[in-house]
Amino acid sequence: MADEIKAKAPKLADPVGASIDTATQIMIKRAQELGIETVFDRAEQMKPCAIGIQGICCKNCAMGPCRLPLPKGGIQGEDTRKGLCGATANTISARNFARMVAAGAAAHSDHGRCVAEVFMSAARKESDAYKIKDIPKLLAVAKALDVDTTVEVDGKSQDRDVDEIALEVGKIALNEWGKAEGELVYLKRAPQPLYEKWTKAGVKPRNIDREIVEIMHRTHMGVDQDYKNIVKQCTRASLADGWGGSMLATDLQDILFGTPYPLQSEANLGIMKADHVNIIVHGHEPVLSEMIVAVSQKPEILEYAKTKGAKGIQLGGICCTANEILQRHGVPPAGTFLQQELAIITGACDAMVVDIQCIMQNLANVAKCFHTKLITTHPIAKMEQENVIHIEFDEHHALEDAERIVKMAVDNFQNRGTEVMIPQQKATQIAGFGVESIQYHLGGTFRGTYYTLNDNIINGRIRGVAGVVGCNNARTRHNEAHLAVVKELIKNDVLVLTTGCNGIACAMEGLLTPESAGVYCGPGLKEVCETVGIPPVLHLGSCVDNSRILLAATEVVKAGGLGKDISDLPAAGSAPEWMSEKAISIGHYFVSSGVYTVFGVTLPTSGAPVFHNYLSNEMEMLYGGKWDIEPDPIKHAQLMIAHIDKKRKELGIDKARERQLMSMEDRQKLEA
Ligand code: XCC
Ligand code: SF4
Repeated sequence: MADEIKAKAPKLADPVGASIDTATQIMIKRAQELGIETVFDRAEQMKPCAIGIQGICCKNCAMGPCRLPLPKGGIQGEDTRKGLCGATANTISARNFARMVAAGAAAHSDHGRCVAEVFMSAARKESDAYKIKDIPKLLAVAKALDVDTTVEVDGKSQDRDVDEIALEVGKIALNEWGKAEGELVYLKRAPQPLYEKWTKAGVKPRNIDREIVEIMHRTHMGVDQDYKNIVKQCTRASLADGWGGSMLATDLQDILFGTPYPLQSEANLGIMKADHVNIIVHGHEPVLSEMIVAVSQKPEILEYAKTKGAKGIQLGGICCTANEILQRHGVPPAGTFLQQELAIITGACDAMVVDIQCIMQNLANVAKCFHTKLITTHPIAKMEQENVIHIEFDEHHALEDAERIVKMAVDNFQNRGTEVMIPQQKATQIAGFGVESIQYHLGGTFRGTYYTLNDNIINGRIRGVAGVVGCNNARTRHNEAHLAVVKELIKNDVLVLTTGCNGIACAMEGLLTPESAGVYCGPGLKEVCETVGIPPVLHLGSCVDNSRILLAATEVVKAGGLGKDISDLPAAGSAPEWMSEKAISIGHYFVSSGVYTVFGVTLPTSGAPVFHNYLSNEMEMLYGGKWDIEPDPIKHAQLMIAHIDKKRKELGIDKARERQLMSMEDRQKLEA
């Protein structure tokens, strides 16, 4: 009997059922032929825990785990479910949710801290690899951080020395993680009414680290046992992420590496080249990958690659490291989160270089089946498998580290087996948008504000704006919901801002091109995209760059005509295929900044309906935003559109859109 069970082959994923992307389907099949297991197969073999998925399993002390599943028919009468200590389902679910916010905010913010440290060494001129590259951005950030950009000399105002400004910016920025007094400086960048809502609710973050620590304390056994009070701390910590750690990461990266500007690139596994050395960078921090980009373009390295029989070096990315170097250098993403194993299974990946976050440990097992060198680079992110190489990156010898890595990849080119198989699929994309470039493309005649964008929202050509972001999740068909949600939105004249893996998914589908407007958009959005020459989906970058969406929304408020706060805007947020704790932190700071935010897949709140109701209804009274969950992508998009229409009505601009969409003939009749 036991032998019989052993002999049964594990269930494998159906490639077409697992992904809507052809390249991914081909590679899942390829992996199965080679007998290599991927995340898609494991999703078939292991079902998610039916209790954990409801968010009501508590293991915060050794008297548990205490599990409080919702009874099949729901709660009839009083909810008497309790853990050993008496913790209710609301408390348990809120505590678990809060710990996800803490982990997500920590991930983004610790990334930001690393960038701030590199920034300091650049400002101190300790490294020749990193320099203050974008001076206009430095001056803008200095202003936001209350750093003087001019000095008085003999009663006259003069420009202050750039190095001096950079040093002070670096110091003030780093201080945001642990200052003893006050509140986060960037909170003041939000629209005034939002800032006042935060003040009134008592949720202004004091410093970034403290709010995360406080979540861990409050959710320790026997501390905070009021879900509303726990959510309050979720708000503080998530704001410390969105308007703190993430925003600082974005700003300091822009100063060091350049503010993104629209550029052309490609996306999907087909960017890899059989006759080139392929290096895939994966993770989230651009500090090392920037150096790899620089090194891999050096003539002497390219010459070296030729001596090894390669035609050149092809860089590609996975996840948000991909997005970072895409935005600034046009390096093409090889795929989203769920395609990381597949990039190695091509047999053509000579090195995969990983930093932090979203890196599957199974990469090491997959790499074992090929010649691929899997290189970890961050002191806080190592792997236990013995085939993984650790080259610890240090900003003080950044170029040397990058050179060592690139050389290792080049040397490895000759070790490839015969089993190379790169799917041909790839799509063209225009990426590299940001607050500044939207201002340029959709600005007024004098290119200063968001006037044209606002004008087109008011006149109804653009119905509203949606931020669609986030991960893939192996519990749902790869990229299906991402693309269905985005297509439904643009079909209904909603302009989409994208980041993270949604951005890569849209790129793979060809949605990030101006031409896609003619294919997928409603008439209003199509007209705007064609006139201005932009795609209907604007790629704003990585996960930390969701902060760009907050600032873009603030610019829209400032440009006028669409209310006084972010919550007044005809706008909504979405993460159709989320999986990471960072997504929960992002969702919560969107909601706490006034955005109606819909998640796909599932939310770990379903086992605590009262707590869920607090997030999805009552929170709106505090900040104007609220959570929602809808796994069906079309309904998901329709919920967002309904919210956008509600806001248009409240602003009194619903009629303008009706007129806009009428034919000229009907309009003339109306006017006559
Ligand atoms: Fe990771 Fe940022 Fe999610 Fe993609 S989207 S799976 S977090 S890489 Ni931000
Ligand atoms: Fe159970 Fe309470 Fe301990 Fe959680 S904290 S495991 S609910 S006894």
